[in-house]
Amino acid sequence: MKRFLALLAACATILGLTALFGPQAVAATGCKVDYTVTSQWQGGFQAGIKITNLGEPVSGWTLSFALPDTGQKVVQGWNATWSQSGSTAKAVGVDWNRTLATGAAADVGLVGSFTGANPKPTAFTLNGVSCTGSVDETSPPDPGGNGTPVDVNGQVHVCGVHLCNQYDRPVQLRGMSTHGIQWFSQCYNNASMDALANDWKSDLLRVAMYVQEDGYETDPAGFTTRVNGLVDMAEARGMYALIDFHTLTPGDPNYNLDRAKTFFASVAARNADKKNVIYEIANEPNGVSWSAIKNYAEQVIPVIRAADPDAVVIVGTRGWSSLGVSDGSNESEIVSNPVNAANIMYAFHFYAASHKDSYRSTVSRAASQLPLFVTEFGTVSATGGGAMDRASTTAWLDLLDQLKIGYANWTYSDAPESSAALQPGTCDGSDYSSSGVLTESGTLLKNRISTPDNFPTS
Ligand code: IDC
Repeated sequence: MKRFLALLAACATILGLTALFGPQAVAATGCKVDYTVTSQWQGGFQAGIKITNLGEPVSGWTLSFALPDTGQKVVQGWNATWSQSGSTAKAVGVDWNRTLATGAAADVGLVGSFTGANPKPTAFTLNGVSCTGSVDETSPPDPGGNGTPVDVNGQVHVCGVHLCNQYDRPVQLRGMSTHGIQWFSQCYNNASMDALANDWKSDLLRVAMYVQEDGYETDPAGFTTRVNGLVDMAEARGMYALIDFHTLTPGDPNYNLDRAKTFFASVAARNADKKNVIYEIANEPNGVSWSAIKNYAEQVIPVIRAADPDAVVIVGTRGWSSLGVSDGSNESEIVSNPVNAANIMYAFHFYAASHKDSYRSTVSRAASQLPLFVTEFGTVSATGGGAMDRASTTAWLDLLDQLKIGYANWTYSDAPESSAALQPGTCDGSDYSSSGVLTESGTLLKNRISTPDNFPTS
């Protein structure tokens, strides 16, 4: 359908028939819409819509379109305020996407229901200007070719507010986090890592090494060896490894300052020559001020730099790495008092069923001032359980894609909780590839992560 419209517009132009299309022909230069049904099931579907503004910059927009079958209904949507009147659906831009420069795009989406047929919508308009005639379905070739993420991007570094690759171009790394390696080591083996790299096309593995809860503090040498083993497994498959010093309880990272110095001195020295290692020095500080976290970071970062000078370091933030939002604060405390070190990023975590618009607004605002990395997020509630929130997860991932913010999903494991990507018992077997081993959350994440990266190569 999209190709047909593009062809139609091209023919009209060639034949000089543009005038016959009346206002629509003028409008074709005003906006472009890519509409994709991402999944469909009995009576329902999910669709993503990419709106590109080809006209003058706008500071607010309404996308309108017709649902051709009377049984088609918008059930819920994200990244816009959605409504439906008769057969006309409307999406109005929200805080973080209402301003669209010429050439800029916003990603929105909806879950719909249908009773009869489910034909694709028609008559897209943006602020009343028709978007027909300039829809192009062809996606650009993947310049990354067959190279692995680490082959293509090499040693990454922070440039401005982005993570950049060896060509100094912004990249978004998308991948999965382990569960606590003290509990789920059986899930991280050659078969599961092959599936993650080859089927999921994951760019990264976050290695969650708890410090308490039977973790590092019980066997520093043993856990250091295990982390290094996982770094090697990721490296062998061309994935980045995010070494997560998973502090959680107690929430003040300074409680573990000496352990952090010992651990990072060791892993940084051992992995200094590798290109695939990123260090995350404190998972989720909580019940502690930003100045205390900053003080911790400024003591641990020099230890890492002394051994591995060029690696990116990610610093956890106040309120369970919420940029302070969960403590009633926000990113301004970091912007006005940043960690005194170069080549660093700040962690942001969310759980989609618990953290919604107000957190998304903060991230969209903070992303223009701070280099952010979503080192952990869940599709469910902050407990790691409860129902998956598809709409909120999709809104989050669309936003992160738009801002080129990297992420790791909690968890690539078969834990008996809805945040886990693998069905309970999966890690007792050797099949990590068939669709039957995935949970609802795993299915969604695999769909998102396995799309082409299109990493820039020059
Ligand atoms: C949860 C695990 C759960 C475990 C619990 C205790 O999912 O199985 O019993 O930790 O440690 C976080 C933390 C992460 C939590 C996760 C879900 O970083 O350790 O994992 N979560 O509660 N922050 C927000 C949510």
